[in-house]
Amino acid sequence: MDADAAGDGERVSAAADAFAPLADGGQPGWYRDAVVYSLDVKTFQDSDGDGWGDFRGLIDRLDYLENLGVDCLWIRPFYPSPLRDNGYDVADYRDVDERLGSLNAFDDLVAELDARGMRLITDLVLNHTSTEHEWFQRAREDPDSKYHDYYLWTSHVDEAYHTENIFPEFEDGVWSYDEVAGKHYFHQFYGHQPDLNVANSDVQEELFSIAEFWLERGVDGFRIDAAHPMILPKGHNAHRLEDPQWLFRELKRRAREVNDEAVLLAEADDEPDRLDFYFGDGEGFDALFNFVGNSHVTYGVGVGDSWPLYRMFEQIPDAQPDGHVWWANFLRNHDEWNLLKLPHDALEHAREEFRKGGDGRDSWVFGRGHRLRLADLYDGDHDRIAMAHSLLLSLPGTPIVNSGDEIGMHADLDRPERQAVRTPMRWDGAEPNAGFSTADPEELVIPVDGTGWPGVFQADAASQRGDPGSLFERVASAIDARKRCPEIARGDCSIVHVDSGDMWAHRFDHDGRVLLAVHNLASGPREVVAGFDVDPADAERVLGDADYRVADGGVTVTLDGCAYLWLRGERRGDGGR
Ligand code: TEU
Repeated sequence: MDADAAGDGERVSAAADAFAPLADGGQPGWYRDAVVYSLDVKTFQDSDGDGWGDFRGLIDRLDYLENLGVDCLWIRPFYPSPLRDNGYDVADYRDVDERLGSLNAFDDLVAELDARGMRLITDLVLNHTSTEHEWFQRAREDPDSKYHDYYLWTSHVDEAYHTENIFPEFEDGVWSYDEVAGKHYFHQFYGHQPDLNVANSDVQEELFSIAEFWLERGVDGFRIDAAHPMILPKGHNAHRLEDPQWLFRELKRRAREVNDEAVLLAEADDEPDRLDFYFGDGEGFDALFNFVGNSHVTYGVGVGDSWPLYRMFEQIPDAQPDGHVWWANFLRNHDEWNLLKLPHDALEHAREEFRKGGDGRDSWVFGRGHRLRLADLYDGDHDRIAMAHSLLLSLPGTPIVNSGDEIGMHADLDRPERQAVRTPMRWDGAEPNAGFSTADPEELVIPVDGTGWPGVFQADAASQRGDPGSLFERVASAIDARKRCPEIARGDCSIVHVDSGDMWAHRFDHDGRVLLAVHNLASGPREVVAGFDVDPADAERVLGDADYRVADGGVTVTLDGCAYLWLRGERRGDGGR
């Protein structure tokens, strides 16, 4: 991205224009305007008192989500599973775990979302299954069955390809011995998650038809889990797919045949210079999770410094309003806050600066990140969390709000591993189990955390809704602002230089109009001057309550600590800034 470059509101759309409507009035680019909310059905709302969140409970809480303003849900795996990796260990791709509901309840969710004009994205775990999946059971029992070749085996583990396991604290490597097969099988994740042999055309066909199954049930797209490990070398001979992009292209082609608005969001945490690959020139993934952005933005806001934001924009290809590059931005997700994309010094700094724990508990895991929520990273400072969300919602790409972060929920380090950041939603602190479930606390899928950190309080939704100064309402206002600013998805983004390392400003130019967003990353008040070539009389406040004065092609903004301001207006004819 050009720092301070003049925008070009009249850009002509390229052939790949994601916003060009379909003949039937549909909109394949809908995901670019969407605000996504990521949640886990089993920890969101229990409707029947068994201690497990379920689809009915989620349906009962849709008013809350509509009120927040999100219009697309990404739900994490809900398939039958032994739940040894929170459901990313799938035992059956075509069903719903009975503790969470049924296919009928799933269909009801789709219908309810449709009625509200909301979309649904589900998680597809295509890199591996659970060892409890029928394919693996048949594979291990019969080396002659076609299922044997669904996985990757070796009888000579000493001579086999070895690489790092993704969970180094728990797994010695990528091969585990299976007693029944009498051989070792390959797994990049936990030992109970054997990698699928994605080079096998029978496996490919299974995966495509699973996608079709869910699209036919009405989902709008998928988060493709572990898209990077999927195409890494696998098995005894470190086999690589001849044309890895074909897999993504074909998945998209098959998906679009069922639903021509279907989107594929890839979780591809690859090196920055390899990210463009996953878009396949517009024929591959529609958007990639912005892991570079996640580490840099969350860190930059946490330390009150803008250099990580500059660095993020330098590292990744620019989002293209009329091209194939698009980002799914997030501040935190349901895994550890992965810092591997930060420069070494910053990673070391972040490891110590944000570390929490004591009494044998430690937030640092897998040698790469903190199992902490946003509220822990920012010491429960709701002003900073609100500002981070304003920034998230104003960045080029599709914003993803992580369930619970909109009310400032804290992690529970008494829980093992990443469960710390996956405790049930806290609806109302005055109710048993904070309103998540009426079950005996012993029966809960994951205990509700009621403690929070010393000196900070554990938040709930009830005490915030309707209070304009609350975190929930401020996040909702930022979502509303995003919805009123289509130029974020359609405009050309550029960084606006400001004379202060703890301030950040960027703008979008679209259709002759300018949207400027200024964020004060510091805890104390700041005044900045930023280029803003809009007539003073025409400047419109979109979000934030900071004072500003527009004059002479610039705007002077006075912001309290952690304050933000979005301003827009028609660009002046002289183009001066
Ligand atoms: O994570 C997959 C994944 O590749 C990364 O999160 C990885 O841990 C990190 O980037 C290492 O660089 C997904 C899910 O989000 C996670 O919860 C699952 O455990 C994992 O897949 C296995 O399915």
